[in-house]
Amino acid sequence: MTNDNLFSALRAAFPADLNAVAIETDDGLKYSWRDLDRATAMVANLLHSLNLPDGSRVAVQVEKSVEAMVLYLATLRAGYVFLPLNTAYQSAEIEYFIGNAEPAVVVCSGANFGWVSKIAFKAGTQHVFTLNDDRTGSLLERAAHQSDQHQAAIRKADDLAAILYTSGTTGRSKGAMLTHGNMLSNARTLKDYWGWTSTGGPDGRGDVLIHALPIFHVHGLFVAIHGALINGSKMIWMAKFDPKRVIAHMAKATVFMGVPTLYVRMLSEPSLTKAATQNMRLFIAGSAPLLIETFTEWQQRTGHTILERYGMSETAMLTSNPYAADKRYANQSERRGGTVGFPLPDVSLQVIGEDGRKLPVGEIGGIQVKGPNVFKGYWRMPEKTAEEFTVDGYFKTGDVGKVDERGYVTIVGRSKDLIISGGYNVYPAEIEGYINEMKGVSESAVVGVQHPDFGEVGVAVVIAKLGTALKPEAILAELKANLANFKIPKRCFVVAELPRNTMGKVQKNLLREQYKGLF
Ligand code: MLC
Ligand code: AMP
Repeated sequence: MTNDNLFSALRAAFPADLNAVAIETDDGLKYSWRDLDRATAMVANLLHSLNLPDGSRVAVQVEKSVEAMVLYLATLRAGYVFLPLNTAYQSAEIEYFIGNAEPAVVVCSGANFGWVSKIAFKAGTQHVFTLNDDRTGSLLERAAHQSDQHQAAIRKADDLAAILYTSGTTGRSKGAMLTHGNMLSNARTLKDYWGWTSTGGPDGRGDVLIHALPIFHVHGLFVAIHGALINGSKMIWMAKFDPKRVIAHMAKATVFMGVPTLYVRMLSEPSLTKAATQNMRLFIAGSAPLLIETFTEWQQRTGHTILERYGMSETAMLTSNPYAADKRYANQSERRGGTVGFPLPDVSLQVIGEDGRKLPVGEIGGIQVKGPNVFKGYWRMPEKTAEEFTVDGYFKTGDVGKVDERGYVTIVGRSKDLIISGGYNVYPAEIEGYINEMKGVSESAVVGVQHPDFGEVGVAVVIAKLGTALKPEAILAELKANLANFKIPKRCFVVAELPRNTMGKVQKNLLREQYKGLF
């Protein structure tokens, strides 16, 4: 019987020499491929021993560590559904995700066990484990008693492997359901398209990836981890991004992936030079628009051309600039700044006008996509899912763009009201909802404005109820007490009125224009 379990494909790509180093952490720990195999087997056996029903979700909110990655791989191996949660989420946010996903298992840090377990048990979760970033916690204690042999659970390509929550422009967050097949097809395509190699490189074993992104979103969890594992490549593992240390690691690495903010921060380091990057084969950027200034400056400072690609939680990667001139992809040799490159080989992409017409080359419209990487739908939201797909099966991304005569895709904006700050998505509707509930607030609008470090940040504009005095600092402090820190607007203004059109709708474009020079 064939097994389409994503873990099996990743495991099959481990190098023959299981004693070779698979992961080297920033603070000097080394994990061999055998260590990864054994550790994922032990955690998978622990999950099996809990007798969970098929399709059970394993929700995880822990600091980044190799063991957190092991937990992800073990969940796949055991055939359950992984649900990663941003460590910045606070109790109201976690309460929603756990209530909505009804996970059978929740794993959190020891420090958060009190409040997280309370939420989890209330929602019917049976098992709450802890996992800390120093290799302690009940999960590993329990797994230590398990066998280090495990046969990966049989899964079909269409079976669920992960749920990623993505906030909505209206209403609550939606859980994007990704299958084993979605992720494996994307990983295989990218291995080929980005020219991953198992030979040459700093230690003769091929590519080495510097992993410096968080592992609760598509970029760090799927694109980076699957990319390295499906090629049997070593990772240099950084618990937290640090520009100086990333640059120092480049001497023994070949591939780096980051959101634009990471590139901006490295450009501020004098140690970023041609010499420091001479070993590197490929710099990849995505999750947010890469400014052409960053693209050009990087080229001048390092001699390397950043490869920008575009993706989403619902679809993993959709388009990419080319890695190199490749005969199979005629005419696709140049990485063009300001574009996100070509639809990946098995992705079909179309640009649609407001009237639903497919637009010709050069015209701007809504981007729709189809392919084996496109998700199965939103968790327990059939109507929402139906709304976001066309009758012929294209997914409406909510991004606005165009395709030029050579086939390069450019994202020019978004039809969804979304701010992307340092690679994290912030939905104004969610923040406005919180502000509007505050005492003395009549109304509010949150808009994204340009920021030199985060690319874009939120600014809140608030109207007080008649006869009430509101303090911007107090509004921000109250938000901070309830929401993940990256969602907090960087500035707040209390004003007399908001600009409106004839229909009475707030004109956010005018607010964005008014506050564009703030940072
Ligand atoms: C931190 N802060 C942010 C922020 N990150 N504010 C806005 N946007 C962000 N992204 C807050 C902090 O809480 C702090 O607030 C203040 O801003 C300064 O923080 P910092 O110390 O400068 O931040 P740092 O911890 O260094 O984190 C910055 C960062 C991080 C860029 C390293 O945000 C990051 O890792 N971003 C990557 C996100 C990512 O992986 N996205 C991929 C999504 S997948 P205070 O008040 O506490 O001082 C996806 C699909 C695809 O989109 O295509 O890939
Ligand atoms: P998420 O919901 O976190 O997966 O974010 C996906 C969104 O990030 C996409 O819909 C785009 O709006 C944006 N995005 C990802 N990559 C790029 C890119 N290279 N350029 C511009 N926007 C991007």
